[in-house]
Amino acid sequence: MPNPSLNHNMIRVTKDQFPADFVWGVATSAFQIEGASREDGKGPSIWDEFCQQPGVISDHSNGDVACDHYHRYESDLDLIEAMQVDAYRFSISWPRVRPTGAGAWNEAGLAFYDRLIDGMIKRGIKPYLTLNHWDLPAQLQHQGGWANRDTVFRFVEYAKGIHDRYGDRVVSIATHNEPWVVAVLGHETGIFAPGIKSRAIAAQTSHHLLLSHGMALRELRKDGATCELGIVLNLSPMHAATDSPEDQAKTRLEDGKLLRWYMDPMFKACYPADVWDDLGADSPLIEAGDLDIIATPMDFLGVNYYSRSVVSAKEQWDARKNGKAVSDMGWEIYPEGLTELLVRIHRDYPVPPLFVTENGGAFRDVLEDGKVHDAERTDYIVRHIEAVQAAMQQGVRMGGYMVWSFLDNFEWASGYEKRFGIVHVDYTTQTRTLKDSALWYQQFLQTTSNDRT
Ligand code: GCO
Repeated sequence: MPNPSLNHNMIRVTKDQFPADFVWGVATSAFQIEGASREDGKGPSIWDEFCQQPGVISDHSNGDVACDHYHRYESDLDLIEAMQVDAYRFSISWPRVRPTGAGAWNEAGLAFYDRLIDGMIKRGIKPYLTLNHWDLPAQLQHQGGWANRDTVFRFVEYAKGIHDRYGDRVVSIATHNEPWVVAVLGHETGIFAPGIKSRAIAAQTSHHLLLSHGMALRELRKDGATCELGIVLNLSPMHAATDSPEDQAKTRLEDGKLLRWYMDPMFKACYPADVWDDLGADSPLIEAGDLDIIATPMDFLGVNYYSRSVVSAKEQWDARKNGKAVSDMGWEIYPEGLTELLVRIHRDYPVPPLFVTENGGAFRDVLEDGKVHDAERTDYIVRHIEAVQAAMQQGVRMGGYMVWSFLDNFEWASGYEKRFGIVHVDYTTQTRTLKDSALWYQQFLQTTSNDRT
C-alpha cells in the first residue's frame, strides 16, 4: 500500500532503475547511538571526556545513554529488517573493545559486536563496519592522540584485532570516517573532540590518519582479508561566491584542503603542492615511504555528502541569507552537487566503486499521533538518490547509497537537538517511530516501477 501521507509525485525514481546488486543501506555510529558508556568494561573515549567540558555541547548532553542501542540492538535490527534495507553501516567503539587503546582487549565489548553482527546476518542485513568514527580511546589522547605517530600503530593493532574477530562475517571494513572532520574540527577549530586548536597539530593528525589507513589496509590484506576495504570521506563541491579573483583563488585552496589533501595522497601518492605551501611551517612531518603506504589500493571509497560549499574571500557565505533552501543545520539543500562531486572524483582519480555512505538531513520533526510527517526529509532523500542515478548515467561506478541516519541520535556538538533519523527516537521513553521518510524508503525498497501505475 502506498503511504497516503506522501505526495505521490515525489516518487520519481525507482529501485529497479539501479543495478540488482546496488546496496541500499542506513548508517549510524557507535558513540552517537550506543550509550552504555561505562558498561561491561568499556573505557572512556575522547568524546566521553569532551562532553564533560562546560559549553562544548549545545544542550549540555553526552553519550551516556544516547539511543540505548547497546541494550536495544535486537529491536533496532528488527526495524532495519522491516524497512527491507540491504545493509547497515555501523561503527565499533574502539574503547569498548580495547579500553585503553593498547594492552588488554575487553571480551564483553567484543561479544556485543558478535551479537550485533550475527543479528544482522540472521536477518539478511549486510554488515558494513567502520573502525574509527571518532571515538578514540581517551588514554591514547593522553599520550598525544592522533598527533602522536604511535597512535598509527595502535590503530593498526585495533584493525587487525577487529578483522581477526569479524572479518569473515562483515561485507566491508572502512578504516576512518571523515578524517577531515577529525583533523580540522577536532584539532584546528576545536569544536569537536579532543578540542585542540592548532593548525600544525591538525595537519599532523591528518597525515597520521591517512598513514594508519594505508598501513591497516596492507596488514589486513596480509592477513588474507576477503571483505572489501576502504575509507569514508566527507566531500563537497566548492563553488566561488563570485567571479572575483579573490573568491576563485580561495575556492581552489578550500577544495585542496577538503578534497585534494585526502584524495591526492590516497590515489596519487602525493600531497597537493598548493595546500602544502599554504601550511608553511605547519605542514606535517612525513617519513620516507609514508606516501606509498597511504596509496595502498582499496576496494571502495565511501563519500558522505550533505551539501555544497560556497566560498567567499570576504565573509562566511550563508545559504539562508542568500535565499537558499536549508536543512535545520543551516546547510543548503543542493542535490545536484552530489552528481557534480561523484562525476568529478570519477574523472580526476582512479577510484574503485564509490558508495554514498552518508546522506540525509536534520529537520524540525513533529511527532503527533504516532506519526512524523517529515516530507522535507523524504524529498531530500529522493532528490539525492536521483542525483546518484544521474552520476551513474554519466559513467560513475557506484556500489550503494546509505541514509544518514537510521535513528535520531547524538549529533556531536549539537547534542540531541538536531534530528537526522528516518526513525524518530523519544529520548525519555526510548520509543522508536518510523517517520514518513522511513516508510517512503521501505516502500521504495519494496516497489518496482511495474507495481505503480
Ligand atoms: C558526519 C558524521 C556523522 C554526522 C552526520 C551529520 O558526517 O559528520 O559521519 O556522524 O552525524 O554527518 O552531521
